[in-house]
Amino acid sequence: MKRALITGITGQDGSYLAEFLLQQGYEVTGMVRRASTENFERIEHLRERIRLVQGDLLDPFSLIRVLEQARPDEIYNLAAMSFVPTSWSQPTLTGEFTALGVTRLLDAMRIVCPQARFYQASSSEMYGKVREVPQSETTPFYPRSPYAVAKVYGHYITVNYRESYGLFAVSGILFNHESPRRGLEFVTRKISNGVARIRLGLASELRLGNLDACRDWGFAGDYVRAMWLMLQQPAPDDYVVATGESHSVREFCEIAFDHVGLDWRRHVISDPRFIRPAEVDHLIGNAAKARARLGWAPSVDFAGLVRMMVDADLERLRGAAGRP
Ligand code: NAP
Ligand code: F7E
Repeated sequence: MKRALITGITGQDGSYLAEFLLQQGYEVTGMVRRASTENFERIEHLRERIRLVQGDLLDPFSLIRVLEQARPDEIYNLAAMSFVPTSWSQPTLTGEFTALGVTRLLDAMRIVCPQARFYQASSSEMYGKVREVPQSETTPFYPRSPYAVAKVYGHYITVNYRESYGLFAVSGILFNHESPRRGLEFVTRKISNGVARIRLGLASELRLGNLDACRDWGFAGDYVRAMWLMLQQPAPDDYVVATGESHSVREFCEIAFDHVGLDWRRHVISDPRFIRPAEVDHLIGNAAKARARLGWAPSVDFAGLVRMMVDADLERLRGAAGRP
């Protein structure tokens, strides 16, 4: 039985990846931060089938202990401060988690289990003010937030440790991927939750920032499969994972409101509080390499993703209110 360690298992991707690896027959260990109250909603249904160990990307000794306990064949480093706006208000902490945390984990791996395979969760945000359309593995980076700058560091330290020490370390450059488990502050979930609340009479308006921003949005369940595929290859390499389609925040709103019979223009209010100091205007990925070498393809299209998220929020809120 293969053993996997997931950092960030309590997050959106961590929960889908844990499910996927259990289906593949893995023994799954998740690293979690100590908190005064548990934060395990996304993995509650898996609790009996996974092992949780405490550790923190800020603490090198804890990482060594986690690896000694998990003895992993594969390490998926998904933990990070992942919300872009917070990276302007906590830039140093973002760098500690999202950039230096990668080095701490790679060094711990070198000490405890250098034969393991390592996945780094890199991001399309690294392309920022894009130098090429669509973006591929060879497109230069131009990060536009402290988060994206930290991810560029995480990407290159992964490449560097592969080249310096011969580690099997890969960087997956994933474009935005969403699901009903997405955090409520990210725009897609903010919209699906807002639409459901308005539909059920719990709210009347939805305040958003830049409606013109365009993203290449896919379904998180598809993207964790790509992570795993990268670690099954004969040699380590870096891959872009994306749908190859780009849509605006406005289009997301249109489909989401339309799905429940509402007109988005009556409810969406543009609020300057949600405008960023520096924006990433337009992202669209070229996942040709992942398609060709990994045999990966997305299974959920844009409209299907929007509807899935709105339906899930409607169901959740109806359940919470005890309504049919
Ligand atoms: P998420 O839902 O925000 O989850 C982040 C996870 O990181 C949580 O489990 C969090 O734990 C953990 N974490 C944060 N700081 C930590 C620390 N110091 N020590 C240990 N754990 C820590 O993020 P996600 O959407 O699943 O994304 C997973 C990864 O992929 C992240 O690295 C993100 O930056 C990257 N990424 C995401 C996307 C996307 O569209 N979703 C695209 C490209 C890359 P708590 O529960 O304790 O807070
Ligand atoms: O914003 C615009 C906002 O916060 C998307 C993270 O997972 O994906 C995510 O980063 C766009 C931006 O995601 C609101 O200005 C408009 O242009 O959902 P988001 P993100 O910044 O793209 C990448 C790949 C990651 O790696 C990150 O970890 O939507 N937008 N109005 C808004 N965004 C938010 N959050 N809230 C609004 O009201």
